[in-house]
Amino acid sequence: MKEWSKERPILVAGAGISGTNAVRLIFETGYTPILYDGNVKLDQEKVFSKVGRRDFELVLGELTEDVIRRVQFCVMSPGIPLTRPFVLQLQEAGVLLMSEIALAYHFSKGRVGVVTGTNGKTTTTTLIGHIMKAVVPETYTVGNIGTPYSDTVLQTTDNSLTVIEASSFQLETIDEKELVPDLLVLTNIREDHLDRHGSLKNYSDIKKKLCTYMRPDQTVVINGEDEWLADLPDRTRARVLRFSSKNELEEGCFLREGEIILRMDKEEWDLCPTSKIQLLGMHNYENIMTGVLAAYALGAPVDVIREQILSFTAVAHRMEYVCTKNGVLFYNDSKATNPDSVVKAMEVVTPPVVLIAGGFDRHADYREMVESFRGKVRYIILLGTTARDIADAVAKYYPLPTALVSTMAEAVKEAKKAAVPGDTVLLSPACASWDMYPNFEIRGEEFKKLARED
Ligand code: UMA
Repeated sequence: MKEWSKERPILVAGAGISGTNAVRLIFETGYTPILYDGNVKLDQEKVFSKVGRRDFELVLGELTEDVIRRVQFCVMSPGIPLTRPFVLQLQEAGVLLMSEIALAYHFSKGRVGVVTGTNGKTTTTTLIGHIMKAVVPETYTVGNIGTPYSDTVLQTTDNSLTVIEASSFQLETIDEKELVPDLLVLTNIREDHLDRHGSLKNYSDIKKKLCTYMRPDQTVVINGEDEWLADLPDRTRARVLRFSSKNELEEGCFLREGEIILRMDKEEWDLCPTSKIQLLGMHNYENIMTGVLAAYALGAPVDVIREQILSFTAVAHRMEYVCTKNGVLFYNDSKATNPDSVVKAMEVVTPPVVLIAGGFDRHADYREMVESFRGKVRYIILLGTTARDIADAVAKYYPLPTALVSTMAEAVKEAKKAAVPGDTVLLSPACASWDMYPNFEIRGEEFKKLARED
């Protein structure tokens, strides 16, 4: 993109956490923002207070031709689909779209790692942060994980490390020439967000694109067993490191007889047995191996890596233990926003399970998920837009007693009624929360509160 102008305003679309932080960053770097949000009912005072000032144009509802003519480019919040009419209007007028992550990166100092893929992003980002903080005190974990990159970028220095969890929504509008990370991690590629990205191929290309301009002194970490990632070495000049939970590798990180092995640069380290890891399930051992390779590539000593993976514990809303009530265990897995995440939950949960699922409709296929319920789930409680579709899939692929409810309060009440001592009540929705909640955190918090109530 050509030089940024201090004369022409920068449009920011979306007044959520990304947009309001982008506006603050634009102010702090001497540029002029205009903030736009499609929601006419938005509480303007709240927006001003989130930005911390009110001396800027806030446009709600329709975006006018006048604004489109004045702005130099538009910073997009990730939740806005590119098919929105105002986005098409901007494109027709030749206004470039920029991801909020790319805006922040423009001002970034120090090293940058990007973690993307379908599942395991948040755990892996948190783990890389956990390991690297022991080596690089100025380590930031930002992005889809919750803290926008724009919020912390001006604190970065030449010595800092920023680990960005990037969703496909955030990558979609990035020009790969403009964000070349020192490290790129691709956890895996599974079906997700197809309502927005169309095909799996398109979705997977979005996830991979940042590797295009990476250099040989930079590193890409991939799941060596994922067929969607097999073409990675052909797409980049960066060093590609692999992990595998199935096979021993000539180089990389893998499992051998229950031990996590790191084999790199002609040396081999036996890091620890998986039984000592405080996270459960093969997918979590894969997350650990990803973090090990990422930290190794970023220069962490192997002793530190070993120490930090042993002290790492679970992330909130991801198979999070909530409480035990009358002999029934409650687990919150609100972050399971696609069917594949629920399959992963089934691998680690203690049966018999009373499952609460359902939410925003992304037209996912539930067959594999329902098949993973075999011998695990004994009762399913469904809510949200997808309740009926999931109930149909359950009836077809693994018939189970099923209840349809309309609120989380009803779901938890029904779960408490159905569960007997020794059961696990699990919220693992398979869907995003947006039909009923602003985000999965609020959904998880509500579930936890209701679970703890008598
Ligand atoms: N809006 C419009 N027009 C639209 C859609 C939305 O104007 O067509 C406005 C809304 O009125 C609202 C604002 O945009 O005021 C919301 O923006 P947003 O949806 O981009 O949400 P943010 O609050 O900025 O949060 C975003 C991410 N949200 C999404 O991608 C949907 C957060 O990821 C992320 O943590 C945050 O930026 C910081 O980087 C959440 C998420 O659910 C956790 N991510 C998805 C996932 O993990 O599956 C991708």
